[in-house]
Amino acid sequence: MTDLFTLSRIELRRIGLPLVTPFRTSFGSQTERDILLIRVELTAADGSTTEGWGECVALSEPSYSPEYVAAAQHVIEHHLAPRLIAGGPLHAGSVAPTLSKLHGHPMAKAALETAILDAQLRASNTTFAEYLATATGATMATTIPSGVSVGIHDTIDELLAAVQGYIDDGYVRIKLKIEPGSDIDHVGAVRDMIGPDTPLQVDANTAYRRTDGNHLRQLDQFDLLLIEQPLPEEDIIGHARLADEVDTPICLDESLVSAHGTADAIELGACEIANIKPGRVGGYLEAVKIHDLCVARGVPVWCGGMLETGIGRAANAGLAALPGFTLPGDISASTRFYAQDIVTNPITITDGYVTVPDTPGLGFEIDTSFLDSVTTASHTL
Ligand code: NPQ
Ligand code: MG
Repeated sequence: MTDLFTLSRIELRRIGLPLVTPFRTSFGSQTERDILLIRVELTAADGSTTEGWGECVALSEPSYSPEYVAAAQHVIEHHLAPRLIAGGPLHAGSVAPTLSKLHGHPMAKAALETAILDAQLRASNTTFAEYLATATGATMATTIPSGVSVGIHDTIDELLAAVQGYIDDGYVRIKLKIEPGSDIDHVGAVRDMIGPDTPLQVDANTAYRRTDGNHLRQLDQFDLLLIEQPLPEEDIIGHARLADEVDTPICLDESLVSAHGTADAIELGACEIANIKPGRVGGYLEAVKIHDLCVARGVPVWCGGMLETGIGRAANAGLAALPGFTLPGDISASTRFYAQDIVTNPITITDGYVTVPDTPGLGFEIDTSFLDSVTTASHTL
């Protein structure tokens, strides 16, 4: 079956990357990204060693979810990595079972699993898309449609200028961040500008309450693909009620932290569309399970984004090549967020599409000198 490896080295690196433009959501505005990367070395039975990289999507503060980058680093160093090493020979599929007695910290667990998956795929000269095709029997896409997430702007004029820029870049779907006070009129102005044929959706990042059904129903007039995470993450019944009150489909993001919970949310009528983010659910392998169960239940899925570097962006593009990803994801070009990427082959868009990586591993090559220049700390376990 799957070859086993010894986890012979784990390095943690923190990098700082400025954003090309501030990114404002209902939970705050960010001007730079503080990112934890993991580099592993796997040693095979024949003694050969392969490196792999994973990106932890935790933010610098616990604003999107309870995790934050310093906590992720701590739990990896003091709990996750020691348990993985003590568990003996491993492969990507054994990481989650080995760590399952440790609660929570899905983004930290995902980063470790991803680095091991990258190394394992490189060792077997396999692309991530080939691996997923073998694992699921699916026919994988070779290009995927690219959507863009647009932050909240103070004025409608500024918002329209930003959206027009992304339309000019070729993005095939626009997602607007919204919050109370920057919603109905902002969305209406964008719909007027882009016309009826460009797919449009909104993301509230939990900014509304159960009593906002009448307010949110005003969004129905704009023919949106979906409303993403309007209510707090724990409020599954609230989302189910909102799904009855509002015609626009309700999509969950923050609420979905496992395959099990996703199945329950769908059964309750709270999740008409699913945003799949591998970090939020504990890794790419759990993300595939969620994809599969959504397909079985007729729930469309799309791949979310966490302002990843070229490491996470390449992996997301491979995942989104699965056939259930029928809606454009938040997999934009690296240049949407960063002037320069830490990989030599950053994700780009051509005529609105991203090419699924076709080199072994997750499909990126590290730009070592640029990575070193943005590294703020590093530590080998
Ligand atoms: C979402 N991402 O779908 C997230 C939220 C998110 C692309 O909309 C810095 C500041 C990093 C804000 C990462 C997108 C962030 C951030 C992710 C917001 O909800
Ligand atoms: Mg979201």
